Amino acid sequence: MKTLENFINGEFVLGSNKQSFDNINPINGSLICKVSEASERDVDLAVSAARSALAGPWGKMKLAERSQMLYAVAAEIKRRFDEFLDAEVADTGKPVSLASHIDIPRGAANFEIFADIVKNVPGEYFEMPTPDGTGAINYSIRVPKGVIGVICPWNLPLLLMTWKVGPALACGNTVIVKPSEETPSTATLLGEVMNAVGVPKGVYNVIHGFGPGSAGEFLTKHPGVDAITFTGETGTGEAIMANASKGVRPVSLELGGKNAGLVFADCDIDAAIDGIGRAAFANCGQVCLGTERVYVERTIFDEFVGKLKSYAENLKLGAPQDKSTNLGPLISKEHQQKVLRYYEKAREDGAAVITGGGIPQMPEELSKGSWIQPTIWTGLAEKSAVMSEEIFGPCAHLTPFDEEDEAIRLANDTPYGLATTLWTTNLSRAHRVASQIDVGICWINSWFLRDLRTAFGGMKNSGIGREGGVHSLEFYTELRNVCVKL
Ligand code: NAD
Ligand code: 6OD
Repeated sequence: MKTLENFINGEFVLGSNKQSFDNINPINGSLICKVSEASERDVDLAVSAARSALAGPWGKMKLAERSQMLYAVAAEIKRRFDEFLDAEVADTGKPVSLASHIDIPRGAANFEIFADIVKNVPGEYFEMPTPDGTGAINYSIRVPKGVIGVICPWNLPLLLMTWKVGPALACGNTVIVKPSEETPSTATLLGEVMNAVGVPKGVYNVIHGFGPGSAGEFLTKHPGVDAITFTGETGTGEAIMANASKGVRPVSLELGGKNAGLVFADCDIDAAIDGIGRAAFANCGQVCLGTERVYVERTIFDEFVGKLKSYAENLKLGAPQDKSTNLGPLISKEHQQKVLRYYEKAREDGAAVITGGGIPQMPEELSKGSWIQPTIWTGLAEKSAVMSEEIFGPCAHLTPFDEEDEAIRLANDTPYGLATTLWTTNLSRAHRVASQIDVGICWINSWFLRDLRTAFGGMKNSGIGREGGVHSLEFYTELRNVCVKL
């Protein structure tokens, strides 16, 4: 049985305490491989390697050369596309049709876009008078923050990891990645890519393990880590932020959501069904930007419920390689149990189950996987746990509304503030509503349409900071002002 190793200072190494954990395939519960867990000492070695690389050839490399190297990383990901695809699909169980379309292409694009952005961002320049009349000028330079800890979730493993590693490296930092224990493979494979294209040793490191008492905590507590960028649950973000406060280290936190979709009667209903269907069910509902609360104008409510029911019932669960499959399993048995508890809670709280609500019958060879039915409810009170807590499963509750202001109030009635998707053909309404929803990202007549130059992040409990485009540069560099007396 293969053991996935840590990647430290350009080499694949077993954890020094010789402990390992299982990497399980969620489609059938089979063991994919063992994963070597990094000890505190290994994390220490990774931090030292990352720090030395800053002082070595990476730190001295010219921007143009660094940018070219990131293009080479992207090219190598594309050349080894099928290996990345197989690894991602095995770890997550997601359909090949999805991963080949989104996860792996974005893994490459995340390097290309930031390789370009760092070369095209201007600095500041100010002239100032001085009492002696000679004057002074001020200009800014961007310097890397240093060693960046990158902690990632399991839902879009390569996409979300490279979303942080791309800009961090483009800005001249070095990184230590802690992938999710559920999805360790593509981050490890990226180590081979880094070596193949000649990224200096120690620039990109991967340590495997869990959160508390393991690699995640060791990394975020390590005083040699200069900044931490994290994507995951809000509670984990709080723990990481507490660790980062020691040494006053900056954090970028992309956290959970309980996103609302708003559907107005003047929408293109078929487009809205397709958009809300994807927002609720894509990636088996395991997308932070997904929609678990949908507010639909009352005059089209019954029609909408009927059409979304058909959408959900036409989804095809199955083996990822099957071309007709468009819904995979949940990430793990543990997560399946969590989602099922919400399905039970919905029933207890009096929901009408429009479709789904349980575990689907799967063929024998998939019966040990963590499958779940796409589920739609109506009739729950706004304060129900199902309506207020992030479930992270393929489910949505539909609520009718009568007035625009009511829809806005309902959408904002949550401690989260990540994303919303709203559907209307009334241009004035679209802009008016978008400006009043308390979120970092508002899609109009679309969902998860990404321009990587734009700001990405959440309000309220959904996070701190923005990444994307120049906003990533704000986090991954320090802006230094140079004041020159003339
Ligand atoms: P999680 O918070 O459980 O784990 C994320 C990572 O943090 C894992 O690598 C885990 O090992 C590590 N970790 C856990 N506890 C830690 C600790 N105390 N110290 C350091 N590291 C620790 O999240 P998950 O279950 O992997 O992912 C799902 C969650 O991520 C959902 O809440 C989802 O909304 C959120 N998410 C948010 C975004 C976004 O952009 N806002 C994107 C994707 C996922
Ligand atoms: O597209 C992105 O850059 C991004 N960070 C997506 C997050 C998806 C959450 O599951």
